[in-house]
Amino acid sequence: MRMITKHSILLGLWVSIAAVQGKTPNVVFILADDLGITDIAAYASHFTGKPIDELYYETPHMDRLVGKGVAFSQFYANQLCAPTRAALMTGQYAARHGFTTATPLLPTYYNQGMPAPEGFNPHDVLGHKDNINKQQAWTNGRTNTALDPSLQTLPKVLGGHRSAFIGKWHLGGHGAKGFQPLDQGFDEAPAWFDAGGSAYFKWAKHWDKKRLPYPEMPQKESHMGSAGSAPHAAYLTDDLTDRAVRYIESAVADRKAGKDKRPFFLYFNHFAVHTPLQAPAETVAYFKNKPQKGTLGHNNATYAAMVKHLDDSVGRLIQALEAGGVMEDTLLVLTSDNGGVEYTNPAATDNFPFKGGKACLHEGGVRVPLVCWQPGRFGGGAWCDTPANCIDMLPTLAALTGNNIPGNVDGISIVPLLENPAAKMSPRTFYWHYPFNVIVNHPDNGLPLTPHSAIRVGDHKLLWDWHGKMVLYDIRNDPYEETDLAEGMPEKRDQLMKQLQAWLKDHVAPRYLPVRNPNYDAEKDDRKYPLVDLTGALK
Ligand SMILES: [Ca+2]
Ligand SMILES: [Ca+2]
Repeated sequence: MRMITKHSILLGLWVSIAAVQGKTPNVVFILADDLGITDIAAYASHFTGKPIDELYYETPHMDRLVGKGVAFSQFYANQLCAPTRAALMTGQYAARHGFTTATPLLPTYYNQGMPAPEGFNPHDVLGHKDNINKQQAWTNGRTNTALDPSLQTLPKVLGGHRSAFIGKWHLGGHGAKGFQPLDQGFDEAPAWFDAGGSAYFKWAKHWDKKRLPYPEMPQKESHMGSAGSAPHAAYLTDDLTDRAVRYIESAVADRKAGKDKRPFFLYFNHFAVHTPLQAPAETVAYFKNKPQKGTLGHNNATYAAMVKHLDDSVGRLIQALEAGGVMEDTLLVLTSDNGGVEYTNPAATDNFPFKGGKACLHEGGVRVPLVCWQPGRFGGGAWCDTPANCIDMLPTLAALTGNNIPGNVDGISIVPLLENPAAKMSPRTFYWHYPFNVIVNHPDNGLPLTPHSAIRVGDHKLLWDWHGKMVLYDIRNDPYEETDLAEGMPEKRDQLMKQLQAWLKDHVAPRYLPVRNPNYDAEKDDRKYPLVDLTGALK
């Protein structure tokens, strides 16, 4: 396969490749933030059998997408924002690059003007710790905060596309110079912010702030983001949608006018529906009075309103593509970066019937929606039940656009599944790694999460709680993780554990692993199971 470059398009090579593979599509990739798998009504209905009109959330546009496209029932992200974003951008496991968690703005070697110790990344945080007032047998590993700009990233791999980034970045060390969307290969970034969350009202001043967050930071001004040109819509989700629609319109107009003949790639990363829970009052009022409130544990009117504005956004993008006459030439992708948030009080949402939510490695934390649609090419409202992973998106988009898949990716192209959702594929192996004690409670024992790693091989998934426990589930037959097979299938359990530890040893630098706490006092621990160091193969 030939690499498409800007040069080769000018030379007309695009035509010969297009003849083989069909016209190279535009790509509109919508990444929702914290959208749980059953937050889309069509997904909730698929898993629970409840009719859509009995559900609380209203997602008619996303439901239409599910009805027209290919919807994946076993698509995996990571447990939190930044790790999934790093994996999407590179096609590689995020832990390989030190993206083991998502942090707020915290001191790093770089932003404190300190030299990084030998073997460390300047953008590793000095320490990240939840405020947990409990005994912890393991202390936290480290995390990186800025994605290495020398890596092959989505916009670089789709080099023949004009590209734009809009929305939440969270991969740039919170404003580090040289690590922002334009530094990673995007041609334009009409509005972006390098943080985990944003206010939904009156955000612009904050996004445009140039004052350095730490005076020792070795750059002149902060590169946290840009809210784009005024005026702004009142609500962030609507404003980013306005900008995304304008980008599509201008790319279509440029192509028609012969000004820029390249297909376009819009990577639109919403802040919705991440906390803070904020939405326009009239939308919230509508949901407060909706009789379906409480169905599937969904009862937060503000959250329902946030989901509604996200859904409107999807509808407006489809409308813009249709109005521009390019829907048939465009692959539309919708996914989320982690499961829905259950840990706020009151809870934002519920990932029922899946166990756990954001921050958990259980299915509710990492299984997310993925819908892909290109009318006339991929779609038909089929469900694909083959497991896939966010590391697959870069190789998939590369293959679809006639570009080379970089040799070091961990994912594979799932184009065969888009072409035939019932296609048989060889069983896959997936890994997760989360070396932190977390304030979010474990869905089974109700105690703050300990460091966890996990592996899925074929149908079986092993979750390793570093405190000393392994649980094993048959995800195909037990997707809601109700029956632990660890005792009944010790050989399978040990085989997966060995494979997981071998992967950690080969791919994750030691500083991104948890460390035994020398001061751990079991007498003061609420855990009903003892500390057992299972790191055997890692030593
Ligand atoms: Ca997220
Ligand atoms: Ca739940």
